[in-house]
Amino acid sequence: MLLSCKGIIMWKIIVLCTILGLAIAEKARFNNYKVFRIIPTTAAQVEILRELEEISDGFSFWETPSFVGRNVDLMVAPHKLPQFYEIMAQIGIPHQIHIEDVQALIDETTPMIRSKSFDFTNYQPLDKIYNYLDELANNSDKVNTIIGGKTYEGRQIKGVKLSFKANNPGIFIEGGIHAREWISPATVMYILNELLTSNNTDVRALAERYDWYIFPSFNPDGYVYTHTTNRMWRKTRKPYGLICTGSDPNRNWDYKWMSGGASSNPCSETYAGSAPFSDIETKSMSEYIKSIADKFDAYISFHSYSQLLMFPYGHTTEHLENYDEEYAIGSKAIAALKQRYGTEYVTGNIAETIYVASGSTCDYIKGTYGKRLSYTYELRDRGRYGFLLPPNQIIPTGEETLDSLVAMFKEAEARGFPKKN
Ligand code: 0X9
Ligand code: ZN
Repeated sequence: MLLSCKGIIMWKIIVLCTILGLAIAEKARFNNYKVFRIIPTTAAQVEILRELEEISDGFSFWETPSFVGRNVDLMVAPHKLPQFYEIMAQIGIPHQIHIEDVQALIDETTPMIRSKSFDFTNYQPLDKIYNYLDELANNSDKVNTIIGGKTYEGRQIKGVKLSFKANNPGIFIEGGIHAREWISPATVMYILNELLTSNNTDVRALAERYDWYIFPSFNPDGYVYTHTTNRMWRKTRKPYGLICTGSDPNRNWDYKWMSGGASSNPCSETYAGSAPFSDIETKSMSEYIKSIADKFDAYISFHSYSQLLMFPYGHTTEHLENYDEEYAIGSKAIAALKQRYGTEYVTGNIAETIYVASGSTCDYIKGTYGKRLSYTYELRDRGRYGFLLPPNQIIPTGEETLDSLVAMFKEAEARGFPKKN
């Protein structure tokens, strides 16, 4: 009897170890992967870096090649290091190691022990974010949850409407369209929480003058996948063919789709999908946005990283008719952002500030609905940590970003916003 009991316990331990082992083995590891910061000095060097983008094995761009002088951040797998050094030596591009060991940084920035309730000291998994949205809605008559869309894996794209009075103009906030940019949903949640609870006069005024449509995660499948399986995942999780998964949901919107800075290769990080709105996330959210299109006047999306505040368009460097206005408002916003912790941003048109890219939400909203204000933030940092921003930067990032929003809408209002100009 005793023996068989022991036997059962042993058996249970073996099963548990196997399950644990499998679970651990399933998670992608990035031991000795390095991130290099490369500054191309000639157009030919930019071109060679672009060629590297086509090789998905072992090279992954964190910051894609754009123009001469703009940094490119490239993650290189250990087995590709000799080839990488050879290419760098051959073409003589200035480069330096930016992150020594990606896995070490992942371990450092991913909490092993999580607090039971929602807080801003750690990055939160999707279920905690969604539960917190429900909790806010249950506890306040100013908050209502919204199911804006759905995902390939059957999840909801959940958000809230925050409204202190009827007939306010609206502001739409989008977070987490790129799965690995964890600071984005965290910042959006911070902003939501402050809009609801802050006692600061400026924040209260901003909160109560608008209706807020706030979606912390536009790509829930991808976000969950970064927690369970691959911290560096960017795209959606819909299979495109046998080998490659996911489109870039910020290249899949039906405005100037595939007209630059997007890929037709399903394995690429910037794969635009098989057609505009080929992913259910973008399709369903576009339908939701259409249904409230007359209820909001500004659209703001949050990404990381680079510390930029950009406005359309991404498919062309041509200036919009309200370029000067968006530039002036952006300048006020980044000046206010800098005040608290000295964090420096750059503002400007997407195609000129970062790179040409098409099929993004920011362009779609401007191009389809002609909304007066459409901005995209690339949050902290400038690359010391990149996507692996330590969780103790969530609150400072949230604070400074909210400062910038206060200044953004003060300046916009001084210019007659939300009236159409
Ligand atoms: O490439 C993107 O989608 C964004 N950068 S990121 O590093 N977060 O992936 C920039 C989006 C800029 N907006 C448009 N291209 N319209
Ligand atoms: Zn992004």
